[in-house]
Parts: sequence; structure tokens; C-alpha cells
Amino acid sequence: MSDEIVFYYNPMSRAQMARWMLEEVGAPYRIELIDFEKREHKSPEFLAINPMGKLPTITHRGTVVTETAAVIAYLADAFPKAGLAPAIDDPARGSYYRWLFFGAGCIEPALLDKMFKRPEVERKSAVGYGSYEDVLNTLRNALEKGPYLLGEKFTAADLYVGSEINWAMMFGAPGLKGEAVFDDYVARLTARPAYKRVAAVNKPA
Ligand SMILES: N[C@@H](CCC(=O)N[C@@H](CS)C(=O)NCC(=O)O)C(=O)O
Repeated sequence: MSDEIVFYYNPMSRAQMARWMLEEVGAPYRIELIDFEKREHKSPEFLAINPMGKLPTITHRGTVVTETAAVIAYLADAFPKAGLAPAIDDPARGSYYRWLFFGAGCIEPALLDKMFKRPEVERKSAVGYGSYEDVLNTLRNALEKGPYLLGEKFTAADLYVGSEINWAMMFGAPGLKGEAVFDDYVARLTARPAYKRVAAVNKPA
């Protein structure tokens, strides 16, 4: 069983979020660059690891972890010295889960539906995220108290949710950039040394 983290990676993907997390926890990792143009993510070798053929994917101690939120949460627990997750018996763990799952289950689909201009469905109550506005209001409400989702302490949930907000701002999603609560939050997160290390590596020459 290998203790080495193998990180299947392409910089133009959600794997950037996982890379930031790997840097935050200070875990040694080996990058396996996946070339999307060469369709390496759909090769039989890679599909044997992640049948979805998607990034990020990591392997660690004989386990495959996929899904950005799961990779981030897994790393927080596997490297507890980094202090990026509340302890299992800390009630704050509930909020921590709440925001991680909200990120994957509500923020992500709300952003993608909005940005791909998907037509709204008739039965809104059946849509898990409600509406784009509901999602933004919920985030605004949580971040107004700040400075982080759980209060004073930055956690892996901020890394994930903040990455989504940052990404959405870069691609011009409405209602985010230009609003102090979101701008300040993203500025706080992107000032972290681990974020800067990843951004510097990927800066075009
Ligand atoms: N649900 C997955 C989505 C991962 C995903 O869609 N990754 C994209 C890159 S951002 C990918 O690998 N796309 C390649 C493809 O599907 O062809 C997660 O949250 O990690």
C-alpha cells in the first residue's frame, strides 16, 4: 500500500482546487499530468482508476478518491496537523459538512445552470438548489458574519466554496464580483501562501 499521493492533474480543471488543498496540507504528492487534448482522461488505464474519466482524481494508501469536495475533505482528515477540519466530535463539524455538501450539491449546479443558460424547469421545488438567487443569498448570509464560513477559522470548506466563487467570478457569473462580501472573501482566500504557490506555477510564461 503506497503512502504516496498520486495526483491526476490538468491545470485547466477543477484539479486546481485539489492542488491548492494539497499545498495547504503540505502533503508530498506526485503529479500525473492528464492531457485532455490527447484524451488521456478517457484512456483504458485512467478509466480503470476513475470510470468517470474526470479530474481531480487521487490515489492514496490503496484508495481512489474522486469528486473535488471529497478529495478536499479526505485530505483535511488524512493530514489533521494542517487543522483544516473541525474535529469529529466538534459541533462545528456539522457546519463544515453543510458547506462542503452545499458547495457540491447546490453551488456547483446553480452556477453551471446559470452560466450555460439552461432553461429553468417548471417544478422549481424539485430543484435541489432552489434558485440561483437563493444560493447567493445563503452564501451572502453566511459570509456577512465572516470572515470565514465557520467564523474565525479557515477550513477546507472555505477552500472549496471559495474556489467555486472565485471561478464563477472569473467567468462573469452574475451577482458576485463587485459585491464587497464576495470580493473580500475571495481576496482573503487568494492571499493565502498555498493558493499563491499554485497560481504562480500555472502563470503563463
Ligand atoms: N463531479 C466532479 C466533476 C469533475 C469534472 O467534471 N472535471 C472536469 C474538469 S473541470 C473533467 O475532468 N472533464 C473531463 C471530461 O469529462 O471529459 C467533481 O466535482 O470533481
